[in-house]
Amino acid sequence: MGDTLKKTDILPHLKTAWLGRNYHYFPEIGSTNSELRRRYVTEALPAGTLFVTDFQAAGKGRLARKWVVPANSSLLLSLLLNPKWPAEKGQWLTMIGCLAVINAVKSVTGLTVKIKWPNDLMLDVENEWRKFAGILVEGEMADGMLETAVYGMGVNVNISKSQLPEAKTAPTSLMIASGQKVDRVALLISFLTHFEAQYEKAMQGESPHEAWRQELITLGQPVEVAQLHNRTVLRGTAVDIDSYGRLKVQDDLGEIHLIYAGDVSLRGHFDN
Ligand code: BT5
Repeated sequence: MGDTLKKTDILPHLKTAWLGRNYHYFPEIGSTNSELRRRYVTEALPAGTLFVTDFQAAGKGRLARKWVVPANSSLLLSLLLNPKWPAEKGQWLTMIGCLAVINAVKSVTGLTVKIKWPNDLMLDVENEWRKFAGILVEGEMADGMLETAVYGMGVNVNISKSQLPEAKTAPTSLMIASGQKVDRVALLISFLTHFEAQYEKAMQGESPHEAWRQELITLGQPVEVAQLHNRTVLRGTAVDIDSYGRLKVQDDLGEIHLIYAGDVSLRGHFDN
């Protein structure tokens, strides 16, 4: 389709009813998440508003980490959503995004994507799972409900090996995994189509967790969980998730611990 993400190049191809229809392209920005969060406070932005950029000077990961990619190489975007779900369902947005990426990457490149709990999207390159995309959901709560949420995502698309950023989990890109340049516009259009469909199912009450669980590479693996709230490290095996996406870790004594995505970093087999 092409390689420019400007509004006039995207809107004619968009297949969604509402997601991404209020489309804002920035050649350069600090962080699409921060900017969208700043602006929805003062402007009447509709649900489905999309901020997308070709370069972030201050891209954010979780837990104050950084997200770094070369200019014009990738998909860096944020979506405004008003799910009004109970707070526990926050991880559903990450699940929906993961499933949409899996479907979009499959249809555009044929590649198989897997998920590293809780928010990393992985490709098998030279027999090693490597991270090519990450999700950061930020939200505003009101009375225990997720009133407004910003779904942020970075997908490494056309980054060569020499341009990959420093990262603890080995990074990669769709171009490296597929051996050819990947059409960012086709990927964005397909992602939005799948996200909207999955989101609408979730709004009807259909949980995405079963489909998400199927794609996790974390289950059955030894894990070390650095729990930030009490500064302890839990060692054990990741055995399952629950419907809210919390990880069930069995320790050496056989006890099951429920781990929330928000305050952990996962180590061990998959360094994070
Ligand atoms: C994430 O955090 O994976 C969420 C990344 C979300 C980025 C998007 S871009 C659009 C929107 N606007 C923003 O400002 N953010 C969102 P986390 O799981 O904390 O992973 C961050 C870690 O990944 C870093 O500490 C690095 O080790 C590594 N990393 C940084 N850039 C990377 C890249 N391009 N590819 C792979 N790994 C990377």
